[in-house]
Amino acid sequence: MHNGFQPGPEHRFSFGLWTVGWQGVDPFGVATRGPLDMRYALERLTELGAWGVSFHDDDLIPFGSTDADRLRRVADLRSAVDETGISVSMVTTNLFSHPVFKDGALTANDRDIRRFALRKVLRNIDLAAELGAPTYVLWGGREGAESPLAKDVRAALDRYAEGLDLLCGYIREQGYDMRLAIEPKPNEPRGDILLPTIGHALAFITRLADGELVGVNPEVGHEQMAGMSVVHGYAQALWQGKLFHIDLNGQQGPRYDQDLRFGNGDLKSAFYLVDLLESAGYQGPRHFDFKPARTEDDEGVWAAAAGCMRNYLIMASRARELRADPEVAAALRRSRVPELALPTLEPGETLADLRAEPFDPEAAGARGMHYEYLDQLGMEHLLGAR
Ligand code: GLT
Ligand code: MN
Ligand code: MN
Repeated sequence: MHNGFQPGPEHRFSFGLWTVGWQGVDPFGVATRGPLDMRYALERLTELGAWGVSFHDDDLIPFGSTDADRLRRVADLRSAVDETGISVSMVTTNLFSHPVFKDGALTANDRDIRRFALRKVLRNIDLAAELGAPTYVLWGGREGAESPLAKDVRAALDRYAEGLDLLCGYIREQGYDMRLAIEPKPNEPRGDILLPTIGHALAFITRLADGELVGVNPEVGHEQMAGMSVVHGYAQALWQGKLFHIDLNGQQGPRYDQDLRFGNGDLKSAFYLVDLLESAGYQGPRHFDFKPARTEDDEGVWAAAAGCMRNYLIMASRARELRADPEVAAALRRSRVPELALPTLEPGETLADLRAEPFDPEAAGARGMHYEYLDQLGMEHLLGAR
């Protein structure tokens, strides 16, 4: 293997504890691997060059643990974090596994369940703040419905917004240095999940009382499940200053949530996503949310984690070469790509000037864009042929 693609803390790669810890339980089969010890996971991740780790409350403290047990497990995590030097890059809440959340959490029809869900999040936000996590993710996997009569969507969005407003208020009041990130997903486990895409989430945020504190945590595979362009979605989130955190993984078109190793699945989309993140100055962690295939043993789990980081670094290096290639620069100019950065109206120009301008639509319509040539150049960089 080429040694130039060695991950290190400077790359800010992080992993969910639930990713490498996935035991392979799926709707058709039981676990194929045993439970993963938290300290061992942190040690292996640091050894491999990861910089950060993220977790759900229940990944660390099983649902229903006693206070004493909770304290002991938090102390264990703190010592493992200190010993490995790994950062806690993000924390989130499990609002989907326990039967109490079968109809949702912040948007459950049952008010007592919504109140319980809020308590669960608040308690874990305190822990996240204690551990210095700058981002708190909300993935609403159970917020949704299978039948239209079962959910008043407008009321559900009111309750969703109310929940987020309360959480933002709490973060402000406590003076925590933390922001919230909504993770969209179109379906699975619910038939239809609320805030199904990046666009829905961005629009929802504009209706919040304190939208400044809320951004998105898009997952590659979730956008592809919805048939969306990952690159366009992430680019719009960046454009709106809302790309607070990311979940990198792989997916092969609209089907069940595959959570493949980053680089597996739609490689071209992964490549241009890396190109975007690297060129647009994305500052957050490069966070992986994938599932090592259930065919794998412990060795395979770490090979998959290492592969995620290595694929990212390979793609970043190919993207740099692509951007530095004078032939690519010339092809971009020939396709008039830089021209899109020019405002459509000159400074000082009026709409009357614009309307008076002569134009030959036939001639303009006959101009070729040369995108086929440009795309092929990109392809050749991606394939390592240049
Ligand atoms: C769950 C889901 C992920 C979310 C996690 C955050 S949990 O595994 O499939 O996409 O990012 O709650
Ligand atoms: Mn997923
Ligand atoms: Mn995710």
